[in-house]
Amino acid sequence: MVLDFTACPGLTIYSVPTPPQPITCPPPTRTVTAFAGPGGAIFTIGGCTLGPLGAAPCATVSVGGGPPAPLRIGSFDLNCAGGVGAGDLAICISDFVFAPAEQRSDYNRDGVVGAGDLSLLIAVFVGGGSAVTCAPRC
Ligand SMILES: [Ca+2]
Repeated sequence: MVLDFTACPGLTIYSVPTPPQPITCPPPTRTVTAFAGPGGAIFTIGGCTLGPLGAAPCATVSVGGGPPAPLRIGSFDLNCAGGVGAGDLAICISDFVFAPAEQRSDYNRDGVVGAGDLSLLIAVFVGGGSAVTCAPRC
């Protein structure tokens, strides 16, 4: 499986910690290659966003050499500073009010920034799951 973030200029990816996966960053491509099992794959990609990513999916996913499929990208760290905190919550609320189709804050992938997305961000914020912003990778 290959995830291609080349068309997401506001997204910075840091690492793929769960499980470790290779990231390739030769310009102009930014891709992650992951290996899926028979039932699929679940993994976490570290990163953050600076600025909106837009309403249309900016990434693609290709499985087994097949054609790329569009993929919407969300990020809990919306200001690339200090991990997930109050500033990110303010940006998410702004998307909720002024840009409800913005993919960066649509964590439940239903196409709209809503109460469920705010709840997911608050859970990360309160849970302290992302207390720091990592050094840029690509
Ligand atoms: Ca949503």
